[in-house]
Amino acid sequence: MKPKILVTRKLSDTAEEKLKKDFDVTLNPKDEPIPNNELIKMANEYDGFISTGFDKIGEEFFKDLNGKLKIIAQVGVGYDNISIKSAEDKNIKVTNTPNVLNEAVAETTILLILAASRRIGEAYNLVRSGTWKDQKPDLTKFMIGNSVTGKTLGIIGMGRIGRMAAKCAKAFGMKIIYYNRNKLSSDLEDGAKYFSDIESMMPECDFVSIHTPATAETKHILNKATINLLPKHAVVINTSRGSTIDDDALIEALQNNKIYAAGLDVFNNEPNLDARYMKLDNCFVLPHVGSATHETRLAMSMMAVDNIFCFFENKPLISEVV
Ligand code: 8YV
Repeated sequence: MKPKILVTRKLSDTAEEKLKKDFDVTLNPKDEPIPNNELIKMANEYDGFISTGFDKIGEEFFKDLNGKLKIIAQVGVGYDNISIKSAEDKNIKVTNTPNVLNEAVAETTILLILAASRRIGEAYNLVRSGTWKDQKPDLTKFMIGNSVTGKTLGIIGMGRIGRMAAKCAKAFGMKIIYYNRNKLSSDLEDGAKYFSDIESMMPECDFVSIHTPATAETKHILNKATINLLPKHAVVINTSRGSTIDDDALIEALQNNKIYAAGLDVFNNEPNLDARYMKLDNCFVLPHVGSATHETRLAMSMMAVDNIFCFFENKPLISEVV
């Protein structure tokens, strides 16, 4: 009998076709979110899940498992929606999709850097609202932003995505500094300057961009105290997870022009982000689209499917979390 696999959300067609060849697959062609209680019930009917960051696979999910579920292959590099400890306790493998999204997320980081510093949200809204013609094109005031070229970018979390963002930023002549748990080898640093504590890096940043996973350690890594250390012209960028930012602190800083701007792709309580962000001209917001390219989503889907193949063929997993 073929192992039964549940694919919780619509994947790229090629990945679904590949999976169907060897497995008894339940797809979600309409991409309807599966309610949490349904997902928990389904867990005992399948040998494997292909999950996304939208599925809640916390402690509750694992509580009454009967041993059938053996692998959860997440389509995403982040897996903060999954209780890794519970999976480990129940001897369930978890895989993710690192590397294949580095470029797409780095592109989004650059997009946010440019959009936030060059006031692209305001400029775009002005044209779309039909009120450009009513503006006085004042040479020193009209949509004047801050240049990016030659500025200093502070990276919090110099992992694979952080390093790719640094590489792209260098095309703008940006100087790279970083805060990380450990100093990297000079090869990986590639000229970036290391700070062993975030407090001493903050005052040096023209831009600061977060690239850490969501953990207890990184929760509110940008908070009132760290944000207060940024220069008044600083721009905050986030493509990691909303939990890394204390919303009250960032919103207060943006409202009172304690920093220049923010460019955010991720939020606490997505998609119900704090409504105050949407009222701020100096905050450029995106709906968590960091990895949203055809090429990247296909690569992510394929990697999750390939992890499923490896597991059931008793081969080493491509990207094992536990
Ligand atoms: C995904 C992401 O779109 O990979 C991640 O961790 O945040 C995004 O690329 C999202 O998690 C859906 O699985």
